[in-house]
Amino acid sequence: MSLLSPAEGWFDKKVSKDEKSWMIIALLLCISMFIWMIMWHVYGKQNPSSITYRTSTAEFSKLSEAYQKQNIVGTDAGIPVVRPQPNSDVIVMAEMWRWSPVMILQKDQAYKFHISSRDVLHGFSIQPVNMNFQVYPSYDYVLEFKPTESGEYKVICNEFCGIGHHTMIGKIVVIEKEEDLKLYGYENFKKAPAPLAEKKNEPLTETEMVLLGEQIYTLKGCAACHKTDGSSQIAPSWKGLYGKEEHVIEDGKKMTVKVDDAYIDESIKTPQKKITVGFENTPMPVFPLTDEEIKQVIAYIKSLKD
Ligand code: HEC
Ligand SMILES: [Cu+2]
Repeated sequence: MSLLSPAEGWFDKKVSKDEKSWMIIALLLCISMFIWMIMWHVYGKQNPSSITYRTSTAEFSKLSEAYQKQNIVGTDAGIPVVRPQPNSDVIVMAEMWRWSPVMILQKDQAYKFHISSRDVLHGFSIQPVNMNFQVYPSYDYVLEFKPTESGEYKVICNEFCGIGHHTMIGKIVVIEKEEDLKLYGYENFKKAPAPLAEKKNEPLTETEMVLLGEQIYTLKGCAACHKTDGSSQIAPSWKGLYGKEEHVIEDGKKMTVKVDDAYIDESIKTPQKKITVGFENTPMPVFPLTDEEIKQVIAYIKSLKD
């Protein structure tokens, strides 16, 4: 209801001439924009291929882990780096809070990105060229991608996805020739340790345990929240963590625990049991790690001394 009631019979009054012409102009504008929408899809050199497959977060996580394990040439700030072959399928994972892998691509070569999310809705936004695509969990979104300019591009998330949203920054590096790798500090990456082949009936050495632990840290995505340089923005840093006294809350009671094997094991299996003080608002997700993998993570954390 409006403040003042309109005059009697206003609805039956004739529309004035200038109002009528504006209505026609608006209608024509609408129609032409609608036609452009369809034409742009065909002539606008749009990237989206409109190909989407149904998947599940578990299935895509497995695919992404296998892909990264097979193609890793090194790591960049805890994120696996890959150098996909031209025309190959590239598995791109969005998760709280990182894009993986970092990709080194060749200029003027085509790639087929398969993008999905491990958890919530994210937005795949390539900067500074400002291309934007939504990334849904359980959908494998196919993006045919052909970089036409070399350089370093950032991938940011443009759908708010929680407290670490602003730290979710991925990287695509486009090179023209082999020497360009130097520009981005990637020239030594081929020398990065290859994934350890599974040893049979032979106990792993401490060094191998640490390497495997680091591999879990990068491949399973712990690196998205936990840093190893002492900074604890989203989650406690792993540097100097082992043996430290940690303040935690269990059942609403504050207490102090010593970080040892048992505490780390418990923190991974039941992260919500003892919440580290200062991180009450960030839930640590449950990762299904085997006991063997947890031992490797412990070995890695132990190796990160202050
Ligand atoms: C989405 C962010 C996130 C990811 C990914 C993540 N964590 Fe955490 N983690 C946290 C937060 C936040 C805490 C502190 C709150 C708590 O205790 O639950 C934590 C606590 C921990 C602790 C206890 C540390 C302490 O100082 O009390 C361990 C150990 C740990 N995480 C291991 C892991 C491992 C192993 C992985 C990967 C398999 C992982 N986390 C992945 C957010 C994360
Ligand atoms: Cu996001």
